[in-house]
Amino acid sequence: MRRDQPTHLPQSCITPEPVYRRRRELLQLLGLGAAALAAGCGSEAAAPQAAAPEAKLPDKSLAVASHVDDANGEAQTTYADATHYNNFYEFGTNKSDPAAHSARFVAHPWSVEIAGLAEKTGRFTLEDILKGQALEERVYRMRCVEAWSMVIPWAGFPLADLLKRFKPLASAKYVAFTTVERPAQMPGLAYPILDWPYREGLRIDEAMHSLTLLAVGMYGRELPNQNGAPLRLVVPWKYGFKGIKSIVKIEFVERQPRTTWNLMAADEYGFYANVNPAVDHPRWSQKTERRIAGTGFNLFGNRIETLPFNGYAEQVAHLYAGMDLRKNF
Ligand SMILES: Nc1nc2c(c(=O)[nH]1)N[C@H]1C(S)=C(S)[C@@H](COP(=O)(O)O)O[C@H]1N2
Ligand SMILES: [Mo]
Repeated sequence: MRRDQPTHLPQSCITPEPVYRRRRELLQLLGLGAAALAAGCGSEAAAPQAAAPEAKLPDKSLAVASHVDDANGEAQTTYADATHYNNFYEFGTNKSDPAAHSARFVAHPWSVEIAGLAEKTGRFTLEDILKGQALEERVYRMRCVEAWSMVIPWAGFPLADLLKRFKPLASAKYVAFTTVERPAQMPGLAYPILDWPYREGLRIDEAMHSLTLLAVGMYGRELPNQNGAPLRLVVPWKYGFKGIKSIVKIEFVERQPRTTWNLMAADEYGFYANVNPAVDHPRWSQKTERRIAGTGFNLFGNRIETLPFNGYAEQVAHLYAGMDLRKNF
């Protein structure tokens, strides 16, 4: 059986320029020069030729109360690809790193701090957060800024359900999220590639939109570490980097929060990051994407057209009425 090959470009050629530059500086610092870099590029390019990873499902299955396909019945990404082709820089910058280097990460017990402009704040265990909350399965198209995409069945619940419990004040205009920072369990944190901890944010109406999920599982099972265990954000009309993983803090704030990728390169990664085929990334087109799903032979390598708001325009375009989406990209 032919397995869909997720990579179409050597990764070092699609790595965000500032990250690539820092990685180069770091290699030089370590006394590994251009040769190591070229080797890195070559091995990354060759990676897809490796055998398909084991598609071993985690033991813990989740009970979902309802199932909604919000991906128009499109072929789902295999569990193997969804769990072995990841971005989670805390475990390394290569797509295979999160699966390879996240086994030591301990996702239980877990707690989340709720802070900022709300009537109720404090630290809550994962059990507190999930208490009385029915889990839904929602199949979403996911589009990475690097122009690949997947179709993933998430298990989670609307973020709005959680946020409302804390009674945000009228002054809360944005929600800021932070990922856990555990150097002993996350080897990627040893490298100053990003400004750790990873942070993301949404405008409060985006956070409250019914498509916005807090996911605790995928494919009917608990989230594997590499996909953001035990709790991650899923915002299907935005580029993947908005989907912050392993969340430990949610804060209601008045001003647009500083976010990791936007801090790294504001001209490449906007705060809104709505999927938009009409606004190219400065270094590549966003008009098409490589869909990592489906097994049929495809001359065009599963390259499909990217849709405005990743196909969710009907549900979310109104949130941006009157905004210049070229400026607020
Ligand atoms: N904490 C953290 N969250 C993160 C990232 C990261 O590096 N660190 N990468 C983001 C990017 S760029 C993408 S595309 C998605 C990938 O999610 P997946 O591996 O579950 O498909 O996670 C996002 N969340
Ligand atoms: Mo991404």
